[in-house]
Amino acid sequence: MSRAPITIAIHTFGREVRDDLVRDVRAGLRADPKSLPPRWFYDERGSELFEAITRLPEYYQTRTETAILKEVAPEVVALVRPEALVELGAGSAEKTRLLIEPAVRDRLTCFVPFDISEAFLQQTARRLATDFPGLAVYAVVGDFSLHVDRVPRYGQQLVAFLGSTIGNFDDDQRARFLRQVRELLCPGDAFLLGVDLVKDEAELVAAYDDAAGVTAEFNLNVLRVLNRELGADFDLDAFEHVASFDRERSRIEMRLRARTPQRVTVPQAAMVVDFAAGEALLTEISVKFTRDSIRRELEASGLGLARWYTDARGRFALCLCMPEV
Ligand code: SAH
Ligand code: AVI
Repeated sequence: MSRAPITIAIHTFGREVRDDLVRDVRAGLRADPKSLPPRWFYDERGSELFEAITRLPEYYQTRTETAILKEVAPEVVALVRPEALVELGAGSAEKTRLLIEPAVRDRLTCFVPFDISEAFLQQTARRLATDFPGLAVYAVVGDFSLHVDRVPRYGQQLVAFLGSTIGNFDDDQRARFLRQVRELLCPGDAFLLGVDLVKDEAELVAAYDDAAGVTAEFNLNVLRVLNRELGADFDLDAFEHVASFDRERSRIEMRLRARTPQRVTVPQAAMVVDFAAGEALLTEISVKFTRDSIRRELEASGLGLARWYTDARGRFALCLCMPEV
């Protein structure tokens, strides 16, 4: 069978990525408390570790979102009738197949996966183009907090942001991101957003601190990235993975905590960084939502909540949003 073309547009170039990393490291490791943006987890190994997380017994999110999508994808497709499906932070796009299948039987001709992780995105693009002959795949390598305006338009579109990746933004980043998504939408387009919901603390913390230690490896991977890309000399054994839930801010916080005092050199950022014993580096937040909290934020960005789909236990939800005029 002949395969429709794959096009890959790269909006983050080598030097710029390096500059972004140096900027984030210089700002984040000088701050008090220290922090790094989660974007830097996702080299090829980080993307593979994330895939392993999605299969963990404790990480209910992927399984639950998949079950919801299985049930509602035909309805979503019937309501939106997309010609193009854009997926921000697509990763392996495994769940997205549940939308593509009914949509190609209707009038979908183009899939636009957008991700920061270039090698991983190329694999995803190839697999989808092979499995869905006739579907043109236009992959975009970029940062969804900077380059969303560069998403190409191929007709009436459904923009998907699954997995509750929106939870990895802080409040200001989330508001900015939602406004940018609203800008992408014309009348008739829609936005499908996956959100993880507030629940029992033990269940939430277990999802970010699994017994097999995969999330700990994922967290430590950011130090591997700094060692490789910036010549840093982090001793990975000297840092421990910590996950906690801040109920007031409704978010999981992931940190790397120095077991003993550490002096780390980061030559390519021209830095020497000291960690006191017990000092923590914030590496990720993962905000948990309620129907009301996300609806308010969507509305503030000009997005109306047209459908709310959740599982029987109310663990995870998909929001189908339409642009408000
Ligand atoms: N959508 C998939 C993957 C979620 S993991 C799912 O639901 O399972 C988060 C994805 O976002 C990863 O593929 C990662 O490479 C990508 N990502 C993280 N930060 C990003 C950024 N700033 N810009 C674009 N993609 C990013
Ligand atoms: C990608 N993102 C939605 C995941 C989350 O649950 O916040 C990343 C992750 N971090 C640890 N486990 C999974």
